[in-house]
Amino acid sequence: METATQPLRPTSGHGGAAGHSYTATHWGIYEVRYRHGEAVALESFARDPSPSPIGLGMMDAVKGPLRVQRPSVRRSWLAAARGDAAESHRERRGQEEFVEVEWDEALRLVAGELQRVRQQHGNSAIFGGSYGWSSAGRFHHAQSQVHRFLNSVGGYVRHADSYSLGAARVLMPHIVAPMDEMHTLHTSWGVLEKHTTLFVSFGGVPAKNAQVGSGGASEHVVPQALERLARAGVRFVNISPVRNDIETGGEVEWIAIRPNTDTALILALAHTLYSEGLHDRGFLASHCVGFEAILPYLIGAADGQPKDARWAEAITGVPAGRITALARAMAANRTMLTMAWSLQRSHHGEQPFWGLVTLAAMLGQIGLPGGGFGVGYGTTNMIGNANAKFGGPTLPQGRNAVREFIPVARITDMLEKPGQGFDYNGERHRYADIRLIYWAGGNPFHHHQDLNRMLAAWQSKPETIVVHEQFWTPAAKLADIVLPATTALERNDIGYAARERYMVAMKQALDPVGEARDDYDIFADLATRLGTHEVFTEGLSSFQWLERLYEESRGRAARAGHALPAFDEFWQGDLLDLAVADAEVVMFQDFRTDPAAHPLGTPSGRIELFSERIAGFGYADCPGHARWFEPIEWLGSETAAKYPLHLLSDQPFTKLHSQFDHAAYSTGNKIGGREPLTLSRADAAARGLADGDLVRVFNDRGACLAAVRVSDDIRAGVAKLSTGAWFDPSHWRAGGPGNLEKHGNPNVLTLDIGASSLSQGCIAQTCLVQVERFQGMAPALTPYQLPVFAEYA
Ligand SMILES: Nc1nc2c(c(=O)[nH]1)N[C@H]1C(S)=C(S)[C@@H](COP(=O)(O)OP(=O)(O)OC[C@H]3O[C@@H](n4cnc5c(=O)[nH]c(N)nc54)[C@H](O)[C@@H]3O)O[C@H]1N2
Ligand SMILES: Nc1nc2c(c(=O)[nH]1)N[C@H]1C(S)=C(S)[C@@H](COP(=O)(O)OP(=O)(O)OC[C@H]3O[C@@H](n4cnc5c(=O)[nH]c(N)nc54)[C@H](O)[C@@H]3O)O[C@H]1N2
Ligand SMILES: [Mo]
Repeated sequence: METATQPLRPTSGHGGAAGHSYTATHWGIYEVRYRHGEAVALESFARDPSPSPIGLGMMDAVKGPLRVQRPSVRRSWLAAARGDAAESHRERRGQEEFVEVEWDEALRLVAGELQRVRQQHGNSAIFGGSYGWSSAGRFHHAQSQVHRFLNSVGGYVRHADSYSLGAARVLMPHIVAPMDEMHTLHTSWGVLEKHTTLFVSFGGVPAKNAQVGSGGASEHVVPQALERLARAGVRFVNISPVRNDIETGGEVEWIAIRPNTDTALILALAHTLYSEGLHDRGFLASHCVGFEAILPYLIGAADGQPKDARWAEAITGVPAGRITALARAMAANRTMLTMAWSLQRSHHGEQPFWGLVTLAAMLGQIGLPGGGFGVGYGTTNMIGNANAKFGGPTLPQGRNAVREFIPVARITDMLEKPGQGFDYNGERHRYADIRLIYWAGGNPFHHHQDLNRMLAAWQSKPETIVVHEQFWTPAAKLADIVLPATTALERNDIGYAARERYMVAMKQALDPVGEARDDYDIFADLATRLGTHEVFTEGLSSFQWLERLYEESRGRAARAGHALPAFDEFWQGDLLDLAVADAEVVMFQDFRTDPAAHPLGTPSGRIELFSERIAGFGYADCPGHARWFEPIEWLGSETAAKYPLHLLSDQPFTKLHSQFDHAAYSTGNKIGGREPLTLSRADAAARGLADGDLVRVFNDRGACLAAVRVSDDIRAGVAKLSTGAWFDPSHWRAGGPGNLEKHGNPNVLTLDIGASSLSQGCIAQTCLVQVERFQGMAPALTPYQLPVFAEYA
């Protein structure tokens, strides 16, 4: 096996040499437990008040049978590469045996194929977007590694935005501020506790989601923060199809809204404020633009339909009296409005966020302690946290010489329609013609919508698919070349995320499993073969990179007023405490105090209730101000006659996306191995279903099995199937509802179109289904089965 570069000095072996060490995951810090010098288990971090159970079964999973042990190549692809066959049979992806090969051959094949595609088609034939959460350490962040590597060899077709915030990332900079800025600007929990009297959430403040933070939650604060607010007497109102996505230990009023209709409710709240003269004219004049442009729409002068509470009642299912009373309460209190990110993961997902900003502007409390709006309290642990923030250790990615890109969720469109045009954020672009897909650190057969459609594109368009994986995930099974990657426990790294309390020296705890290698070392060797070793590695070993990235980050921390110790001291000390005593954050306080001196980054420098820029794009599906649009599928649409349940596919509480779906905490929540489908008592009864019953969930796009969980915490007409179950189709060929997915992966049901021409964001939460008892013998579950391996003869 080749090694990229020699370490500057021995890395002091494993953390085990010291008898203990820490590791950081996106869902928390864990203490590594050693026996006789061997890492055997992970334990909760003692200083964390609400440690997440997600990591406790990780050690077993990491050492378990699902690891990719050796470089593996799909047989027909290998035969074609070795000159033994004319065809690589793309359509056999997922259905064929893999042949394990030596690293040397695997690297030769990947380098050769990259070279061939670059020469014959140019770098714009390589899709390296490689979306995915990877692992928490900042240097070994797989997505950064693959981007840096592909840039070193001439670039790749990238992706813009995220599945998380497709609509919001494009919209929010036009009207208030970029999402990346806002994440760390949120008014801190302590301020809310002191000043807020009414807290209204759209989609709750789910502590299950706040287990997680990108880069690593380290001290989980949300459950305690909510309890403190409740004890301080804050009144809570939760507008959500699901009751228990907020838990304060006290009373929470539940407004069980129809999914995807929040914009109508918000407009009615705004209408009530206006018609009762409760809006803040002064704030609208001094800090906002465009109120007069939305007003004719709001009062019905533009289209004859006032957006009043009665109008909204018919759409949302929320009684008009409740809407007007809530609007009055909002004006009478110090009110914090917060919205979960899920609301913009829907058709016209820009509108609920724009509506929220509009409503908060009319209330005039933006920039006041405890008032205004937030987007995503509870969505991750970071929101509302007041620990230090500075530019953390980040692997520089270099420059991408390829200009083509896709809005992240347009991958199937790109594969289906090379050369075709698409709209995005006021511009017209073209889909690249992709020959090679390179993925490291993501699971597209977890994250993408309408998987039957994607599977068909996957098995026809790309000539080659390369995946680096730790485990035999569905994405690995559907690749041509799979290279085994180490997990965070098998390498040294640095855990850091802005506003999180600890920076973590993540010391290697295990030897690499099988022949797994770090993504960095794999790319360094490929770079050698392609002549870019110096550019990619800059002559540094992984450990030298840690020191470099840490020291660069330390400089940025110093400029932000935080003195960090030198690298050696940090590394010896395991954890750095980044708490800031008595820190308080109030979002947009400066802007409120002096909008001229502290303008927003919008074209006007103010909050844009009407955006001339967006209006100028001329999109019928995203005009210049917040507006109610009927989603393509919702409980009020014609499709509901056939598919009468709105399916929410929320984030799973037992894992991060599909990561560690096979670990004990996740499998322990399944019913007979299947993902639970939450149904209201009424919907279960209407179908003669009880707890634990096996059901088929279906629509025209696909069908899956799931097990019923009856609940009083979900609105009638709504079903919930959390994401994360590894894709387990009856057969590995697209087949719509005829190809029954056996495990409970909601993405065989979801719809794959863009939120609008503006953002093209993912709309996973816009989806209607029907549910029926599954008849007959349940097909065997196979999500955690290894592919078949064959000798090459
Ligand atoms: N229906 C529906 N679908 C959704 C959503 C929804 O709400 N509903 N939410 C969407 C959202 S918000 C997101 S962010 C996406 C998440 O989608 P992804 O981020 O793609 O999901 P993960 O399961 O986190 O995939 C990460 C993969 O990287 C691998 N990995 C981890 N560390 C490393 C490493 O160091 N090296 C390598 N090579 N591999 C590594 C893991 O084994 C795992 O397979 O899903 C989206 N999909
Ligand atoms: N444990 C865990 N935590 C995670 C993740 C994970 O995979 N596991 N993923 C992380 C990631 S990548 C992201 S982007 C965030 C995502 O965070 P979110 O997008 O906020 O998460 P969701 O769980 O999809 O949805 C939150 C709540 O919104 C409600 N909701 C859905 N649709 C509607 C609607 O139309 N109207 C209203 N009013 N409410 C609605 C749902 O009932 C749900 O309880 O979570 C992060 N946190
Ligand atoms: Mo996300």
